[in-house]
Amino acid sequence: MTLDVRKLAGILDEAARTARAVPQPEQDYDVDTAYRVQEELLRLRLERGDRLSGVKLGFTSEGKRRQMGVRDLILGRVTAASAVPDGATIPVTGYIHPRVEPEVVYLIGRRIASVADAFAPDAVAAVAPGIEIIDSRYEDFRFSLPDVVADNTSAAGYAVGPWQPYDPARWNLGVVLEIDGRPVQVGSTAAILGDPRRAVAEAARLAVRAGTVLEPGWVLLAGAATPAEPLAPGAHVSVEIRHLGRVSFGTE
Ligand code: OOG
Repeated sequence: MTLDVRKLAGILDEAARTARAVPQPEQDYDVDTAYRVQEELLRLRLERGDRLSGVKLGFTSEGKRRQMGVRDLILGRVTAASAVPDGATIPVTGYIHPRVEPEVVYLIGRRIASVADAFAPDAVAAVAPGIEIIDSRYEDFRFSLPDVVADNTSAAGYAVGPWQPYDPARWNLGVVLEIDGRPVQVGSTAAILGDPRRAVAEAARLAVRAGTVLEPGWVLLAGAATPAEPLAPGAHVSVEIRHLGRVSFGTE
């Protein structure tokens, strides 16, 4: 049976809107079909008045690939409505089983339509510490690689700290994810692709595959530097990246 792209997009969209997990699809489909589902899913959101604010990479670190049992990198889109202001307090009732991850965030400085564009000197305009909220729309956070691509790579929200000038020499920086003041994950930005400077080229490569371009002013979440941690109500989450600073938010 071939996959009904619009149907799966509708199911995943509804799961996100109602915060109710759905079973994994039974059909087999490939990653290119999964990106078409993702595209359709985003179209439904944009139709409701949301707008694209960037892209994210997933499974760029070995810790995350091991946690989720997958091998390849994936690309998802992030939207303005899912942005969490630094220092805000947000309800967690709109999520199914949210988790948080520490991220390096790049500000895209120019239009990137090919891998070559990713190497232009103005490809990255600034860098910041970030926190991504992921929330798989599948039961028990269990999925195949096409399933998670179709589900927009579990993207559910993101917070960005103060932007800093981008210094490519600073690629191996200590990362601490704290919940309620306690360090729960500690790592290094070097865990992202072995060198986070590769993130822009990888995002460009996957964007070309998914039939999209990266726009100036967009954020690029380079992928978690450590495994994810559950996000509970009444929590205070913060990420500090050495030399880049801190970003935090609370939940209720
Ligand atoms: C998929 C999203 C993974 C990352 O940074 O590796 C991801 C998931 O684990 O649900 O965003």
